[in-house]
Amino acid sequence: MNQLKQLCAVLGVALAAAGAQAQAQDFKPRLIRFGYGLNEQSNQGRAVKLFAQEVEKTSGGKMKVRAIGAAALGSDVQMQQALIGGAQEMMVGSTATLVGITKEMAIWDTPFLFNNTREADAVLDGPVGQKVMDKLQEKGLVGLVYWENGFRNLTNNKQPVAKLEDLNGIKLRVMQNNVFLDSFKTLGANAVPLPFSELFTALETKAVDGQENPYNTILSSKFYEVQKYLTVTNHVYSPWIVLVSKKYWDGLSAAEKNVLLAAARKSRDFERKDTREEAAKALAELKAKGMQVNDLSPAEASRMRDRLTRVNASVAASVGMDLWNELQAAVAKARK
Ligand code: TK8
Repeated sequence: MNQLKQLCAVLGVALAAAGAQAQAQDFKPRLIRFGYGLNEQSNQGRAVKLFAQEVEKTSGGKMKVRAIGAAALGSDVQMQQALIGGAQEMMVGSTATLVGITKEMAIWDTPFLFNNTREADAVLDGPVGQKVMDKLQEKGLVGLVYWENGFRNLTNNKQPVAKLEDLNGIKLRVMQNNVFLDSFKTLGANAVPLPFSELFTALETKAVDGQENPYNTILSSKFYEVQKYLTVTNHVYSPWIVLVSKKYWDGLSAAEKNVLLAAARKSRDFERKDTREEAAKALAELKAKGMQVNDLSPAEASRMRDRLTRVNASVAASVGMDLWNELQAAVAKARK
């Protein structure tokens, strides 16, 4: 009798344990490792933080986001591969570094595509932006929203760039992307592709002379410490894109997907506002930090623009004329 009681007790404990395990699996808190390239004190870092808080709140604590900045999980390209393989859940990075995976992403690298952020928002958040984003799925990535990286400007440590010819011989870091490589070779610079995570050191050790990024990044990444000259070029509007591993995404319930999508949209609105406010003040701060800033004369700006727009034909050819025409129509509509 005693033995039977004991057996029952043991069985009972085992059953209860099995039950608890099943329950734990149903309600397993989902941990999302969210990687990004800039530091915590950047516009990127602030928006990832907001996203994390939002996900935790709206999922009632069942989904948790661990934000990992400063490329601690790897460069944009390395993180994209980790997402595709399912070793990492989420990231935000430049659309430009995705072109090797989804060639259509190159439309955003078209020089001087947008004149202002209003046009950028309309096209990125419209059907063309969605179409290009959806193309990622067959490659193992799910795009949620576009954030603003911003209009890019040129810095270097050799000489002020007042005319096109001043770019000759400047060893310029560009993103790992053919459109950027072509663009700056076309302008006469010695363009070298490098991941962002290696950029500060490359500038510091003078492995490269210059780079191009929005004011916000030049400030938050402290490039002013290692770059003397800033030329206002606004040569291209650069988006960031919030990505989820498709392997991870496919395992989520509809409710969990909605939590991520809604939080991503909130983070987008926050990020764009925050970025624009910061950008409006950043140039003055960069000057205060000692950077020597120059605008291009209208004549030089149009020479540069003219050279750069020759790159358009190669973008059009690589993404296909249909998409290119849709893009141009969307820009024209936004411009009206
Ligand atoms: C951050 C990059 C960065 C981009 C670059 O990971 O590489 O220059 O502008 O924002 O995505």
